[in-house]
Amino acid sequence: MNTTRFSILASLLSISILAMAVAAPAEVPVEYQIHFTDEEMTIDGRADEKSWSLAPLIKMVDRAYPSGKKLSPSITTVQALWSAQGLLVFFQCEDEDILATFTERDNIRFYKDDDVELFLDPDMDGTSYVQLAINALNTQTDVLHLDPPWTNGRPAFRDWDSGTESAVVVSGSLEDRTDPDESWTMEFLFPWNSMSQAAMGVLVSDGYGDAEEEDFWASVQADEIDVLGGRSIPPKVGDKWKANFMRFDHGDEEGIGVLSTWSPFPDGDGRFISNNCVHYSTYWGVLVFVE
Ligand SMILES: [Ca+2]
Ligand SMILES: [Ca+2]
Ligand SMILES: [Ca+2]
Repeated sequence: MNTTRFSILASLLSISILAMAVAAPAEVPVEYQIHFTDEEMTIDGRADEKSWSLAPLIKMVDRAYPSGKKLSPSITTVQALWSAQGLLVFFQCEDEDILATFTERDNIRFYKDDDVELFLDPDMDGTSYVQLAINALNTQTDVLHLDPPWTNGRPAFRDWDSGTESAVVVSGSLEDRTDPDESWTMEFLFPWNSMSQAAMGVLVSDGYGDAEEEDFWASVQADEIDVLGGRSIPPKVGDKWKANFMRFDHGDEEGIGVLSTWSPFPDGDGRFISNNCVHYSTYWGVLVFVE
């Protein structure tokens, strides 16, 4: 057997082993009836608007402890709404130690901070999707993914900026371990037009990675970058999109986080198999757009 054939076989084998390791979950995907609002929403990190009082509350579940060391649970809830402008999300995060240092957007190590995250796969193809992470300092990292995580495909595309409007309210003291903190809240408006072909058309290179990656990105055509797959923006009543909500809570001296999500993912009995697990949209929930 020549080396090339062997390496092709080896990669096929590793893909199928990976596929087995993350076999489909038995449960039906969770659904969230996301309500429309035409109320004027003030993005200030506070859920004072009447619409928030009517939006169903999701209680997030602790799924994984990356170091294997369990932190005490901290309650996280999330609510979502949609409007003509975009997707509105409100996170409420209990937190004894609010820790965040990154102030520069699109930091590759954003998950080292206390943060909340949104994953969206509008056409539910499991291939291209977007990720938005915002830390407790209100620093955003927004990323376009064009390949499913198990293919080791193209790198995340950080040049994509969603134009999300966000605000945080911290009840406690950031980066101070001498006193107990209470919570932080995050309210944001993720605009629909960030996923339009016009918005994608300005992307050329992510300016990140080695020369080979740069060449690759330079060869990508704007019309190849499509997360909507023909879905309308704003969505229509009755449309369904794949999504997940996530939170990283850090609070240990060693900076160890607990990862909580809305929809479950294959977490290996509480162990953290891989960062990539949360990227498998097969396991995400479904947003059902209603009136
Ligand atoms: Ca508000
Ligand atoms: Ca970005
Ligand atoms: Ca924390």
